[in-house]
Amino acid sequence: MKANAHLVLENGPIELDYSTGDLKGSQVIKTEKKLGELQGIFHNQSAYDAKDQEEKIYEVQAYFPVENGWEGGLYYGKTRIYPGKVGDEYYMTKGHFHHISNRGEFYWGINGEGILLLMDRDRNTWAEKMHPGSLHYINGHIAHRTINVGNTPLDFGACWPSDAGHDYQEILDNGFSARVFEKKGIPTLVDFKN
Ligand code: PAN
Ligand code: ZN
Repeated sequence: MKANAHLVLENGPIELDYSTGDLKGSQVIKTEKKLGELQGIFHNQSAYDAKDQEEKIYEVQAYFPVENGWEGGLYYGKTRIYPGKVGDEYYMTKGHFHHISNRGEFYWGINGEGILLLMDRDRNTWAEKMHPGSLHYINGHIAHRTINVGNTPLDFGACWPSDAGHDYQEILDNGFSARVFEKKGIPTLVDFKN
């Protein structure tokens, strides 16, 4: 009997490398952030200005199977933050609330050592340790930023609703109410609430 075309098994459009979290496939979208694109993110402005603005700080590989804003779909991403510091402050992502604020997200650690900084709308900030195998549920209405506190790249995966969107402005304007600095060789959460 002839095989029914609907029953022919094909590969999906994307492959995942479990050791690095890297995505492979023609539909993978890659973006990167150089230091020069992170103006206003780090605390020490003179240390920021003194560094090579072309240095790559982090990169994201993403798979957007549905149109941006589609309700009910999911997006998948893998972020790599390179190791380094601006002054004593570790390299980190810009951080954001979701544009549709109640949309949650999963993160999971793949390689390296990091900190997930979380902040609610009342500017209460707390943190979770990221390491290979760590799983983090980020509730809606919670801003999230990741920080590489190790000497190797921090790789982590993410999955979020396709209609979540990103609101960067609130963080650009007011930052998080805590920052992570290296103090005596140890990553230390420092209160910036006032
Ligand atoms: C992640 C982040 C990614 C980069 O995919 O977008 O880690 O961080 P920024 O977006 O803050 O620059 C995510 O949280 N998506 O919703
Ligand atoms: Zn997010």
